[in-house]
Amino acid sequence: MQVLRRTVLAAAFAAALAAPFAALAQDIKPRIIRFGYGLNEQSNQGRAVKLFAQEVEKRSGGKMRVRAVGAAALGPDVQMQQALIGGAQEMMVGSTATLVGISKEMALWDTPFLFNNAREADAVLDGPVGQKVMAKLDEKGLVGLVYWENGFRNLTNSKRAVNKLEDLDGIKLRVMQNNVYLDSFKTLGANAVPLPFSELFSALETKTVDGQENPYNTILSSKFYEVQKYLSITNHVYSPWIVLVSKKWWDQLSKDEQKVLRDAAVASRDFERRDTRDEAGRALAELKAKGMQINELPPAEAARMRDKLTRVNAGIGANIGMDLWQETQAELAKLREKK
Ligand code: KDG
Repeated sequence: MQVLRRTVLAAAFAAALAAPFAALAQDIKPRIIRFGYGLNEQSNQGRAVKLFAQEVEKRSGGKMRVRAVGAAALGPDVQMQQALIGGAQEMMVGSTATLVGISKEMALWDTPFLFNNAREADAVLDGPVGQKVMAKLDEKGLVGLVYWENGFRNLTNSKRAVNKLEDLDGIKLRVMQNNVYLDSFKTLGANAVPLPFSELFSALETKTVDGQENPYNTILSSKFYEVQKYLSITNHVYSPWIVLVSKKWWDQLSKDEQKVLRDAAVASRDFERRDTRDEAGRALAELKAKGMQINELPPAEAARMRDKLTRVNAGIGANIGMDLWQETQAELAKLREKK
C-alpha cells in the first residue's frame, strides 16, 4: 500500500513539474502554413516555394513554418483557391488564368501579346496596375502577395510542327480552364480542350489531347518531351503565377506575422524570376537534346497569329473595365518610350 501511495505521489509531482514546460512548449509551437502548388518539387515553382519556406522560418525565428505540398496533392488550382477562401488551407501559388472565375480583372493577364518582354511584365505586374488587380482579391476572400513568373507560353503537340496557323486545324489542344485561352485557340482553328494542369501529362500520354501550351520550364520539369514531339515557338502570352493567402486566416495574424509573409514573398519573387529565367535560357537546348523537334513560327505567321488573337480578345478591356485597360496601355506606352 505504501509503495502504491509513493508511486502515485511521485507521478503527481512529475506532472506538476512538467505542466509549465508543456504550457511553454504550447506557446512556442510553430504556426504551420499549408502551401499548395501544382507543379512538381523539382520545378521552378517548387524551388521557389522551398525558398519562400526558408525565408518564412528565418524571418519568424522558427515561429512560422511552411509545409509545402506540390504536384497538386492538395488539388488543382481552382480547388485550392476554394480551400483558401473557406479557410481550410492557408496558402498556394497558381495561375492568374484560373482565378478569372473569382476575380474577372485577372483576365487582363490572359491578353495575348500584352507584354513584349519580362521587363514590361515585371514593371506592370509590380506597379500600380498589378497591385490594383491583386487588391480586388480581398473582397473575394483571398490576399495576393506577389506575382511570380510562369513565363511566355509556347505550343507543343504530337502530330506536326506548327509552321503556319492552318497547321493548328483539328489539333486537340489542352488549354487552361479560362475563356480567353479557349476562345483564342478555337479562333486559331484548334479543337481547344480545357483541363486542369494535374490531368495534362496523362491526357497527352493517352492522346486524349494532341498538344498543349506552356513555358519551356514547365515543358521540361513536367517531362512533356516524353509525350510531345514538336515544340513550336510562339510566345503568344506572358503567364504569371500569383502567391495567395486565405484572407480568413490572414486576418487572424499579427502585423509582425503578416510582415514576415510579405517580406518572404518579395524575396521569393525575386529569386523565382531569376531562377526561372536562368532555366528558360537553358531549356531549349535541353528539350532539343531530349529529342523534341523545335521550330519558330515564321514572322509573317506570327503576325497573323498576333492579329487574329488581339482581335478575338478585343473584348477583354470591356470585361475587366476600360479604365484598367487604358491605364495598362498607358503604362506600357511609357515603358516603350523609355526602351
Ligand atoms: O498549379 C499549376 C498552375 O500553376 C498552372 O497554371 C500551370 O500554366 C499552367 C497550366 O498550363 O495549367
